[in-house]
Formats: sequence, structure tokens, C-alpha cells
Amino acid sequence: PRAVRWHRDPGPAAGAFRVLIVGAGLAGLCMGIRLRQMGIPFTILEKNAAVGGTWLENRYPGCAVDTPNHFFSYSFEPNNRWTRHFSGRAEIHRYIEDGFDKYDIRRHVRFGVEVTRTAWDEARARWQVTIRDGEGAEETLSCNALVTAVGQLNRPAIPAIPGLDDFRGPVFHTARWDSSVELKGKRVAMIGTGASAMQAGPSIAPEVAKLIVFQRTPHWAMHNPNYHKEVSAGNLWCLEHVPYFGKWLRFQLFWAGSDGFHASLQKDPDWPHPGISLNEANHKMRELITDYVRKELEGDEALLAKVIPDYPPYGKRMLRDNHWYRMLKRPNVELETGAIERVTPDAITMRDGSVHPVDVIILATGFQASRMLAPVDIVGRGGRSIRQAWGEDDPRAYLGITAPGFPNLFMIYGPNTNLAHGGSIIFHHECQVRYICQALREMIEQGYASLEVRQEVHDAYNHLLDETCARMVWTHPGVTSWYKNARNRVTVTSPWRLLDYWKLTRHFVPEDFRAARPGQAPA
Ligand code: N01
Repeated sequence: PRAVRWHRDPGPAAGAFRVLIVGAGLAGLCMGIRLRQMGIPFTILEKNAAVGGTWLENRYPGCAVDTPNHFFSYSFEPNNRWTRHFSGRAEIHRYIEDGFDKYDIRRHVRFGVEVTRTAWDEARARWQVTIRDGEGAEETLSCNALVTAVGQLNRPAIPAIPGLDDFRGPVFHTARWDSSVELKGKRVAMIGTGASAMQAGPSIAPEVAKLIVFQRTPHWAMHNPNYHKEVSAGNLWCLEHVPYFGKWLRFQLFWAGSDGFHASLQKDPDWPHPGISLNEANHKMRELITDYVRKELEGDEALLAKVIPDYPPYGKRMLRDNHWYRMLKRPNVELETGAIERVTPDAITMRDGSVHPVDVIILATGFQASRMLAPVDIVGRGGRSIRQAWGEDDPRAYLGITAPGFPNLFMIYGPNTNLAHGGSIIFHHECQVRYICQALREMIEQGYASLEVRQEVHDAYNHLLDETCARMVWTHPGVTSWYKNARNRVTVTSPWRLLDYWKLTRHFVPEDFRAARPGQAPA
């Protein structure tokens, strides 16, 4: 197929084209940088007063990245000065701020405006985008192409636990951390044991009087010797002075730290222990982690039995041990594995009748990932909304980027693009941005008013995707996670290796799309 390249100025017609990007996080910044390089005018709409997206909003103690930083950064903007292999929130946020400044993107951002509705205007072949500011004033903007860069994990999931609203003390979600609440000397309940709890729990345990961790299902967490290490002086020197050292490090993290694990996530139909593992590599991982946790728990077999999952490793997102198991051994920490019955004004009551009196409740309960792009009302061709196309929680798109019925709409970190075998979501962002840029360039150069993925191309891709997910660990019986919707379909996570997705998105193929010039019907 004819390859379309993005990294060439598409000519003077680009100046009359207009793109709106929703979200000023890592994905929105990447899109902005490339559009600026292509000479395509754009505006980034951001609901917050500052850039950073998830790295602005998540401020819980211990918040850090758990993907190695030398990979969790743009390929074109390596940071040789990361102080840690897994940097804290503040350092990552600074990296994003620096990107907005260095590439002069900040002046393209409209802060404090939320996109509430966007509708495809067939006659004009433009998106009409309604925004609302903090005062409630509405305005409608118009663009040729709309790019969503809002992430998947930005709407906290608040559990429907009876009585939660009646609790007298503070209750807050990890992504809405209330730093005005003094935790020192308090009895704190933390509900949930995912990636957020893994970081927040060990950070607050030393100061609280008591921490009760409510675990509904255990998660796998692997040993990660570099988690707390600073980047050594030798490494810093090599990164600055040795040609290609940074590229080699990045490649090593890409391959050995992510795609190298991919095979261990796939079901082997002949595997003799299908309940607890999937294949030889997966079983080996189970044994390695179990041995490691046993040591961390100082041989406490009763506790070990509570924290080692009965499903195969990688069934839920693999965590990196942040001294979680050592935290569980602290005298002021208790692990509760029973079912929560209700919350009363000053306690959490369990189904077995036991009562935990607490002063503060922290909800480390994750996000509504499958309700992708909610709450924006996106209305496509023929007045059909994206919620009608996807239902409440069944998003689908071609390559996770574009969906039939929604011309000129492109998603970054859309359906089935989350990474679950390691790897950096920024790598995926770059693949998606490159693909979108090629699509925009094709539109501008060919004079197309609209571009819409063909239904059959979209359907064939999703059919293959569903088939592939069915062979992956996340659909193992009994495994629950935010990767799936209420009907057990994997909606957010990608089954491909990074290398595969890079190949899939490397070239925009015009034949996969229906295109229309102004005033013409799509063909
Ligand atoms: O959320 P989660 P998260 N009663 O959905 C439990 C990224 N991230 O915020 O497993 C009791 O993983 C739920 O229990 P169960 C990363 O991609 C990255 O921790 O459903 N418990 C689970 O234990 C990550 O995967 C970083 O049985 C309830 C927990 O709450 C994603 O964000 C850091 C419950 C939710 O875990 C989400 O992680 C943080 C209920 N009613 C996050 N409802 C880094 O890069 C839910 N739970 C480091």
C-alpha cells in the first residue's frame, strides 16, 4: 500500500486546516508537538488549570511511575537526567511542563474548559465542539479534525458500598487525595489493593496509628530491585557521554522489560495446570513471585495464602512490589480479606459481623476505564452518539484510533490500547500520533473534507482482536479486572506486542478509509 509520511510539511493548505485536541497530558503534548512541526493550526482544550493530565491529578503519597522512566518518556525527548529508574510524580510532571515549554505548546492550550458535547456537522464536514468554563459559560468551537487525548484512567470508580455517604470522617479517592486531612495518628481504612494502593499504602503506613487494608482479590506483584534506586553516577555518565547508550537502554527496556514477557500471557491449551498458570514461563513466574513474597513475609504462611492469587500471573495488571509485603508485616497494619457489608458513621462492618472502627476511608478503588470518553456527548454521522455505538461500556475502534460513523475523529489511548505486559504507554501514544498525523496529511494533500474508517476494516480488526484476547490471560475464568467490561469482554487492553502495534500503525493505508471531497459523498 501507498505509505503516507507525516514528517514533511503538508504545504500551505495545512494553514487552513484546524485541529482541536482534548487533554493537555502526555498524549495531548505529543500530538501538539507533531502538529506544530507539520504547520497545522491546533488548540488543546484542558479542563484543569495546568498541564499534566493524570500526573497533575494523582497526588497521593508515593505516587510514581512503575514503568522504567528511560522508556516512560518520548523517544524524541529522552531525559538523561532522570534521578530514579522509577521517578516520582513531581519529576514526571516537570518533564511534561518542560515539554510544553521547549516545544512552545503552552500558548496553544485553553485551560479551564471542559468539552461537554461534540457533534459532526455533515454539511460543513466539521466537528462542532461545545466547551464549558468554570463559570458555566458555554461556547462552540469548530474544527476539521478532533483528537481525544484524555486517557483511560481519569474518572474515579467510587464503590457502591452501603452507608459510605453516612461516614462521619473524611472519605476520598486516591486520585482526589485530600492533603488537608491529617493522617498522622489516625485509624485509616484503605479499600483496594491495585497499583494506587501499592504506592499509597507503604507511604502512609509509618505515620498512621493503624492501617487496615481491605483486599477483595489479591494482585500479583513482582520483585523490582530498581524501584527505590537512584540512577547511579556511572549510568548518568554513560547516558550523557556514551554514544547510543540511552537508545540501547531504551531498546533493552522495550524488549526484555515488555515484549519479552508477552508469550507468558498466552494460554497453552495443553498446559497441565490450567487453573493456576498458563504455560511454562507463566508457571515459572508464579513460583518466582511466590518464593519472593514468602521471603518478604518472613515465612508467614497464613499471610502468604491470603496474598498469593489463585489465578495466573498477569491476570490483573502486574504490580511492582513497593515494600507492600513488608508493610503487611508492620504491627500497625492489618489485612482484611473478608467481604465488606456496609459503612457506618464511624466504622466498616464486615459480612461476618466483625467491625473495624476507623477515622478515615481511602478509596484505592480504581477507575471507570470501560466508560471511555464519558462524559463527553459525542454525536457522529446521522446523529448517532458514541454511547449508542458502544453502549455504556463496550468501546471498539480500528487500531484503537478511529471508529466508523465518526469521521475525522481520532483517539489517542482509545479502546484496546492499554498495555498489560509491561511497556510504556508513551510508546503507544507515539504510534497513534504518527498514524493520526499521516491521516491528517492525507486529508490536507488530497483535499478531503472527511475521512472515515471502512466498517468492514474496523470489524475485521475487532474480530481478530477479540479472538486474540480470548487466548490471553485476562479472559482466564474467574479473573476480574478493569481491563474488561461488565460482559467480560476485554475493552481497554491491547493483546499485541509493542512491536506488532508499531507495525500495525506504522503506515496509514488510505484504502482502509472512505474519503470525501467538499460537497461529495464519501467513497
Ligand atoms: O485501580 P485498580 P488502581 N470493594 O482497578 C478494589 C494505573 N496506575 O487505581 O481486584 C472492595 O487496579 C479492587 O478489587 P478487585 C495502572 O494502569 C499506574 O490501583 O476488583 N474492593 C482492586 O483491588 C493501574 O492498573 C500507576 O477485587 C474494591 C482495587 O480496588 C490502574 O491505574 C499507579 C471495590 C482497584 O484497583 C488502576 O490502578 C497507579 C469494592 N467495591 C495506577 N471496588 C503507576 O504507574 C474496587 N475494589 C505506578
